[in-house]
Amino acid sequence: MTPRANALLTDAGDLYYSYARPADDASPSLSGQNGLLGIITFQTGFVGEGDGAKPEGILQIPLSGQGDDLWEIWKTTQPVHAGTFGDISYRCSRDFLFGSIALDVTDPPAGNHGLIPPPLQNAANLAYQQIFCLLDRHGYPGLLRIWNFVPDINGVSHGLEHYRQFNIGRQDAFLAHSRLPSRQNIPAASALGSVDGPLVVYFLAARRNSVAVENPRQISAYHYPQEYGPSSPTFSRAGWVDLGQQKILFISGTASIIGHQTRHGGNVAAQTRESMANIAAVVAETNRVAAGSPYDLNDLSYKVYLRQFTDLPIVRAELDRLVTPKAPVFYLQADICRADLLVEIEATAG
Ligand code: 3EB
Repeated sequence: MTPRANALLTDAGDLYYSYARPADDASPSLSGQNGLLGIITFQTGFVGEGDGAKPEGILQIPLSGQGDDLWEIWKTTQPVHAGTFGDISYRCSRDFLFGSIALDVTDPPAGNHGLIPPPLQNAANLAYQQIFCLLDRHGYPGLLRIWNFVPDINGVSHGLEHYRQFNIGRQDAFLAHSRLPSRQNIPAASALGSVDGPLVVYFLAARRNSVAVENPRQISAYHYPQEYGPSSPTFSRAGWVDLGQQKILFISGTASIIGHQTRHGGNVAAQTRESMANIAAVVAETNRVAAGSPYDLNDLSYKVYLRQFTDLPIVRAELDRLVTPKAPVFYLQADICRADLLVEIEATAG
């Protein structure tokens, strides 16, 4: 997290992430901090009471609140300034932009008679269109990593599961901005369910694009067949970016899917092992396509999303067998995009 003393003369500024437990540290705040791009928390308990008051500028994701009390912090070595664009709040340096957007997804009071898209599909489309407009306008074409929080993700309205509605709106925005079919334009991503409230999306972008990495054990998500919904999900399995001295690997949310099919329905231990086997395959594929020193599972920081938080001891036991105790691993409760998935694991190496 502390900028390395020898980080001189990189052609891009460096990008740092850290995961902190608020109890360890004074609460961070975006006000007056040079180099801070974004801070995200997954807890629900601020609502302005005394010490619990939410520090300025922190993005709060509406999850159930079960799980690790965690600040996710993105920093760079160069000065940062803040701005807004449409519904997006962002902070950017010369080389990086961190942004977030929250859009309402409630039906209009008069009801929707099928003449306009369902609110969530519409919100997904608007969110991604605004993001692409901002990135094009300000010259950060490389969408490195994006996180999607879809309210009631497995719920059904307007005859379609919310995740599937989200996928239609998202893919339409990629098409409208000519970001398909080139796989170089498809970002690493996570998609989780939030308890309620708006669609929330946060993202990191850069002056240069990342190299998209796929998983040989899985069909690319953007080629999933129609049985998973009218439009495929638009994300890559990982993105690797070379910033000069520094390289970053963003591994997308990864689940127990082989080919396009869910494996080990109902068995959270087996789903965890399969998800980690998929991450290992993505790491091996990254080592094959990206120049630089090879990664292994012990180099990564992990965020693990559990559908049922009572599964924590089982999932932790599996992770503990596969990854060094030195690797940061954080656990959060969230619904997963397919109803039969019990766990999704994302990872980052910087
Ligand atoms: C999967 O592999 C599991 O729709 O952006 C993982 C990461 C998943 C990102 C997304 C979905 C997304 O299909 C789900």
